[in-house]
Amino acid sequence: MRCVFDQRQLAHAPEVELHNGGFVPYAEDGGRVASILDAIGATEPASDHGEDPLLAVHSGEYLDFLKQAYAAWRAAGREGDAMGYAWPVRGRRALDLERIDAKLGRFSFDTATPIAAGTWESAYWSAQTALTALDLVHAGGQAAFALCRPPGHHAGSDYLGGYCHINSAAVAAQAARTAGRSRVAVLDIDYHHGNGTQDIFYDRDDVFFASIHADPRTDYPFFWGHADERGEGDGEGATLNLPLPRGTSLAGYERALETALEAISDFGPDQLVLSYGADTYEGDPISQFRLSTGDFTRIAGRIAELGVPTLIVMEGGYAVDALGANVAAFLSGF
Ligand code: OKP
Ligand code: ZN
Repeated sequence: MRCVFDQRQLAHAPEVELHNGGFVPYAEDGGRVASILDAIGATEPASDHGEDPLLAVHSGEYLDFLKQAYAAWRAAGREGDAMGYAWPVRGRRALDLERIDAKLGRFSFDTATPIAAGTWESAYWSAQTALTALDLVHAGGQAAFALCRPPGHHAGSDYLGGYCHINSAAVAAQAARTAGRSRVAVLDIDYHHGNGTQDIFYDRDDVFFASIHADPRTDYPFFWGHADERGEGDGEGATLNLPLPRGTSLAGYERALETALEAISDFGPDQLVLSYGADTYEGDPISQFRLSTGDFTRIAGRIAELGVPTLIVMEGGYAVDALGANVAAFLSGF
């Protein structure tokens, strides 16, 4: 399978994230990419599709914030990476906010996602990586792999969070629509619910979103991904959430996968975007499912049986030593 990776995605290198009341080493680090590159062989670089495809899912105000946040943070005399400390709870109406701290709260939802010197560059090229791999699918490949980093599925139209800044899977899904695909399905199989992707397409009937993830009653991102979230307006019924308990292994996972694949099949997509997280692995340090390396091959094979052209976008996966093998096992299943 053709794989796209761009070095500029490594510029983003925060040192720490705030978790459980203290600063801990940033889990989404460059070692993840090194492990995957070691295992998957040759990759091709991303080509530049410009900002328009990003603006099709993110607000201009948000992208402007993302571009200048680190410089504004430094200009305010701060050390380290930019991170907010106050958030609006009920709605985020348009306000003329001045201080970087206010903007960080306005455009984010957690403390896991600092903005460092290289964040804009890497997030931009992460989206370009997905767009380039989408081109490969449209050029006739049945599937292509976008080694995206930072991940994207927690980022909404105007907020970052969960190590995500620009939602590469959503950018690619929308780009597929713009390129003439009439019905796009996004299947998110990261351990964590893809709240950003869900939010972006929540009221639309042309992009189906299905997610299999840890029950948000016990796991991040807590406030999204509950089974009763089914879309709204035109999008009513075009969102499917399949939360699973901690400790889920292949048998339980496959039952949810069959449900998701049947719904996707009923939707009848001409493009599939797969948000793939390897953090469902039994050895993942921040997650609690029990899938093995071999299980990934099986799961991929089942998804491939849909027979829909598929863009695979890398999301999470933090067991760095096993990550490359897990990704390679998954790709081999296609
Ligand atoms: C991103 B993706 C652990 C903190 C966990 C953030 C989780 C983000 C997951 N140090 N909080 O979906 O893999
Ligand atoms: Zn995850």
